[in-house]
Amino acid sequence: MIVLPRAFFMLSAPSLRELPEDSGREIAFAGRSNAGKSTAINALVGQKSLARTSRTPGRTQLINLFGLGDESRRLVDLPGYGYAKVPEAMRVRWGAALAEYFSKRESLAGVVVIMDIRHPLKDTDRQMILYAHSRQLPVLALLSKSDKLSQNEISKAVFALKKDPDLATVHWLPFSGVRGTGVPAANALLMQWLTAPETTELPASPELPELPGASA
Ligand SMILES: Nc1nc2c(ncn2[C@@H]2O[C@H](COP(=O)(O)OP(=O)(O)OP(=O)(O)O)[C@@H](O)[C@H]2O)c(=O)[nH]1
Ligand SMILES: [Mg+2]
Repeated sequence: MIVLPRAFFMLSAPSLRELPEDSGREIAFAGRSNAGKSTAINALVGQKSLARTSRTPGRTQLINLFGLGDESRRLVDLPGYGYAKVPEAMRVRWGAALAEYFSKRESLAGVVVIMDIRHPLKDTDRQMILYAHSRQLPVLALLSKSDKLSQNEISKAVFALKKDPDLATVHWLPFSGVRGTGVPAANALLMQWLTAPETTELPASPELPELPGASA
């Protein structure tokens, strides 16, 4: 079983401008508020309280960075999108910042989109996947809280998601941070992303479409 290098908290960045130098490799964790991003990070690195989790949606408002082994490999816990109580102006700003991060961050090696398996693939989730696709970045979709469904319901949910031809390259993985379901498979993929040989030039990034709900 693949174990990730020891994870440690690096810093909380209030905005993308405060991110560390754009070198090495990083993997972004994106998802709607309360989807289980922080819980997923904790489960993957095997540390119960590395990333702070909460019952209150919108808890993670800062970009939290975690080093893996050293600072050249990082996991990035992005603030949840689509949180209803965030003021509109902030949502707009955040949508634009996310688009910029996804299009320009050269160290970004892959994107993990966390979605509650009971309510997967909302517009914003699809948008994150398309941002990643526009740069040919690999996408792992963690279908979180799978402990809340039966095996049959899980199979049905995954089957429905796999039908979408636009999302054919996404790795769909039922996941439970509580039970540890999906952890080994996810870590195997993350290690691949973190250690794959450097690709050459970053492909020219086309203009990204706006995040739904992010227009004034
Ligand atoms: N049953 C179950 N509950 C989960 C799972 N993952 C997360 N939760 C719960 O869902 C709530 C939100 O989890 P977080 O990990 O804080 O979610 P988040 O996406 O980081 O939320 P924000 O940072 O607020 O955007 C918490 O009450 C978690 O305990 C899971 O796999 N199973
Ligand atoms: Mg969080």
